[in-house]
Amino acid sequence: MRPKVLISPDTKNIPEDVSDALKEYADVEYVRRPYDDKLEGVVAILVGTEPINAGFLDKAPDLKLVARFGVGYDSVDVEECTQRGIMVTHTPEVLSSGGADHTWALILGYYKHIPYANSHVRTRWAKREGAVPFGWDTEGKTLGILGLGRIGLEVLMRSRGFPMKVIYHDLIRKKKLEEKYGVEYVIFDKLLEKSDILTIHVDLNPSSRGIIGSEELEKMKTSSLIVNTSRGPVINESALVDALRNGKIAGAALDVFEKEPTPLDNTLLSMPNVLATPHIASASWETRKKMAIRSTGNVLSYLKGERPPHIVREQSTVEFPLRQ
Ligand code: 8YV
Repeated sequence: MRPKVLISPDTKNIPEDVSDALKEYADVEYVRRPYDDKLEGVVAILVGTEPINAGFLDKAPDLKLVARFGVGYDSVDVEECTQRGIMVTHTPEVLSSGGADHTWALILGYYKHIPYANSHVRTRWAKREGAVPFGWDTEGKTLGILGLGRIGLEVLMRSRGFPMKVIYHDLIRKKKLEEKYGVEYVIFDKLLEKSDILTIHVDLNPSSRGIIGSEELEKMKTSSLIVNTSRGPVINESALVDALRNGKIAGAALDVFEKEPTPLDNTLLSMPNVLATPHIASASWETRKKMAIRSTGNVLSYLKGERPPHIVREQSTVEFPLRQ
């Protein structure tokens, strides 16, 4: 029996000319969720952000590879996969540049009131009604980066075109980057205290969940902007609502939310000092194509009997039997 590869609808951006490469080795099927049926014969699945947990894995007795279409894999129970001898791959690097572009789009969009200004031109300007409020300049501001990994670094590189001071906090100090980009390492509390713009670039894991809560927001400048393009649950949303309401911080620019899609009645969406986008940091033609090629490439390696190149960190030393 030919092995089967499933492509989840969350990876809708995997074009057929990319997934076609798999057809030499397997039957490829674009599927719908939820996966109600037993997934017998399925050896690999390309997934978006749907949870891949024990319940899902029970339905797929032949599964050998979960290929995440994305860099974050908090939606996948890696430990459970490892116990069952299932490899997990992701798509690092290829979305760092596009993700950093989106972070800067949020920063500048917020600072210059772009969404409001756009609607003002279309509906009120010619009638001389109302006005767009003044925004802010980046000049003289301090940008704080929480997490100087691949995406944080791209955000840093772009910041060098702006007249700003940049500070960062990370679990691992990056002395070479400090020298190369003139970025200053600070402890977490100092990052909170000193940043005019605090941008978050950490993975979601048990220690980063809720890393920004009421205590942390309390330490930030009342004029500060918080930007999140990483994962919603790193910020405690109800603490953020309180902080924005009570002037503990000035604004938030968010691409990610605790629950996605975020409900229309999420208080954050009714606040004028919140700029929101629907988890689209990686949604550009170029980046999504690169993610498609990378995630499909991982599956292709497995099908060819090779170890996939982008196995997640937690499995880097785990030996998996290769396909014969
Ligand atoms: C994707 C992401 O939108 O890479 C990630 O971890 O969050 C985004 O790039 C998402 O994963 C789509 O599956």
